[in-house]
Amino acid sequence: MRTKLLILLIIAIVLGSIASYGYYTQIYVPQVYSQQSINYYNSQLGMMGYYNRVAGEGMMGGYRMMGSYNGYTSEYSQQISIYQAESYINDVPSYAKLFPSNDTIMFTSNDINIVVLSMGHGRAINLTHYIPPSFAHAQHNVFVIYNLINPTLIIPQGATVHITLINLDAGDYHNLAITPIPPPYPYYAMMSIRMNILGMTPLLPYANYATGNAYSFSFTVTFQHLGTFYYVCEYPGHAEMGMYGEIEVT
Ligand SMILES: [Cu+2]
Repeated sequence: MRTKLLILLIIAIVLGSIASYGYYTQIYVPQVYSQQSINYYNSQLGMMGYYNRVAGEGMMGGYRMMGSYNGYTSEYSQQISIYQAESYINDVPSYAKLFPSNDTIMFTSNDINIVVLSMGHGRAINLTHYIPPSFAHAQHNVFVIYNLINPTLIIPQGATVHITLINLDAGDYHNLAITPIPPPYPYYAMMSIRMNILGMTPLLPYANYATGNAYSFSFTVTFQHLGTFYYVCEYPGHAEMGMYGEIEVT
């Protein structure tokens, strides 16, 4: 009798493992841009409290986040025209100084706005006319910040930084998370950095070039500690292939 129960238990465990593995791959297999996987991912981040840090501020006005995990599009009430988003590339704040040959931007304010655009490297080079140096690791998906690609950001200690991510990719989801954990990043970057994150956006859907609209999300981070941080796209494979940049707090 005991043996029978034991065997049943083992069978149950094996079946359970197979089922959860199936669920896992359904969620994380990167080729599948399913509504379900994105909802799941964003809800995980929401449950970890990341969205609570954004209190309706940000340079592009308010937005509604979370509250419900059922609706997907309702999580991204913040849209922006692609045309306007592209104009931010040249809209360099007075307190930002660009050093293109070093792929570096130095900020000299304690209250900083940074507009970050995510896209493939081909589109990035077309938009910026900037040929990124090899150390910008810009062979795949990239972040564009004020005409530079995956630039190093130099930020004064104590500065409050309002970051707005706009996804200008035509076919890929992206997000942006800030972490002290350095590269190289594994395929599932979120697995290695999610417990050590200063701020982040949810995964943003790709832009609709037919309607001319893109998705955006803003959050605020205060850099209280000296040191090196990184802005990273957590979509599986992206950071591994170079979709990240450095932040030096000095
Ligand atoms: Cu990405």
